[in-house]
Amino acid sequence: MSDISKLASQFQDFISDTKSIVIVQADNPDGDSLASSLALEEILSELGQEIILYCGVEIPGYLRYMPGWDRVVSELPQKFDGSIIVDTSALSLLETLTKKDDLKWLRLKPALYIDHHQTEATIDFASGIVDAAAVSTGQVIYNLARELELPMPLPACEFIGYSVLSDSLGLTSEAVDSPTFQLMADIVERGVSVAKLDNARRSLSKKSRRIVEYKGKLLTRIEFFDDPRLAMVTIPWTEIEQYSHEYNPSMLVIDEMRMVEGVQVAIAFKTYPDGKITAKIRSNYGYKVAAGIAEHFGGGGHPYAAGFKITNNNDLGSIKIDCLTVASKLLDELDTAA
Ligand SMILES: [Mn+2]
Repeated sequence: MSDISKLASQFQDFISDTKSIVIVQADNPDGDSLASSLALEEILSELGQEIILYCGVEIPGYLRYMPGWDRVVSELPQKFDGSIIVDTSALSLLETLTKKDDLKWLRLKPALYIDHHQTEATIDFASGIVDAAAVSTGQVIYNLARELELPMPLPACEFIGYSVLSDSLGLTSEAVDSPTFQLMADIVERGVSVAKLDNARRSLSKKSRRIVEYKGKLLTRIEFFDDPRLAMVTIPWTEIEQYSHEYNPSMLVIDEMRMVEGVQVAIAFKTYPDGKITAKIRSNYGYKVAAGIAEHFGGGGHPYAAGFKITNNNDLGSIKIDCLTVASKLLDELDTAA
C-alpha cells in the first residue's frame, strides 16, 4: 500500500467510528489551522457527521475573512464521539485544554491529529496523520479526501486554497512543489477563484491608524546582533493586551526585520505576566535554521518558520544571549557546508 492509501484508510477508520467530531485548533490558530478546520467541517458534514469547531483562544481578527470563523467555540462541547486536532502534533500547544482540565475528555475518546510539521509528535493520546511534504494541513486533508473520493463542495475547495496560500505565503515558500500547483489547478477546475481568495485575505490586512503608529514604535525597538545577521524585538504583556486583539504585534514587524540588509534570522519575543516567554522565529531564503533554533529551546517548526515557549526561565536577557549563540553557530555551520 502506498503511504497515502495507508493514511487514507486510517482516516476512513476514524471517521467511520465517530458520528460527532470536535475539530481542535491549538492555542496558536493561524490561516492553515482555521482553513483546515473549516474544510474538514465542509467535507465531513456532507457525510452526515456532526462537527463542532473548537479553539481554546479567540480567533484573531486578521483571520476573520474566512466565512465560518465565528462557528469556532472556545468551550469544549459536553458530548462528542472523537476529536481531530489540526495543524499541530505538539502537546504543549494544547495548553488551554490542559489548564481547564479538559484534555481528559479528549483522552477518553478516539483522537486523531492531522499535521504537516516535521517536529517529533508529543501528543500522546491520539494517532497521527502527518505528511511533512505537504505545504499545509489543508493539503493533507485534500490528499485524504481525493484518495477516499470524499465529496469536496466548493467551500471546502476554497478553504483548502486558503490553507495553501496562507502557509506558503501565496505559493512562494520553499515547500511549494509541483503537487502544490496540481492541487491549486484542481481546485480552480472545481470552481475556486484565486483572485477572490486573495482579495478576501487582503481585505482584512488593512490596519487602523493606532496600529500603524504602534508599528512605528516597534520598528525603532528592533535590535541587531552579529553584524547584523540576527534581528530581535521584544513585545511586553502590556502591549499584547493593548494591541493583539486588533493585530498580532510580532506579525507587524517580523517581515520588516527580515528585510533589513544582512539580516538572516528575525526573532520576536513576547513576555507574559506569569513569566512565560514565547518566541516566533523567521529566517530568510537559504538560511534553514529556524527549526534548529526553536528545538534548542524545546520548540519546533519548519526550516524557515518556527517557535518556542519557555516557562521555567523568565530572564529574557539570558534567553536572548542563548538565541544569539545558537543562531550564530547554526548560521556558521551553513556557511561551512556551502
Ligand atoms: Mn500549517
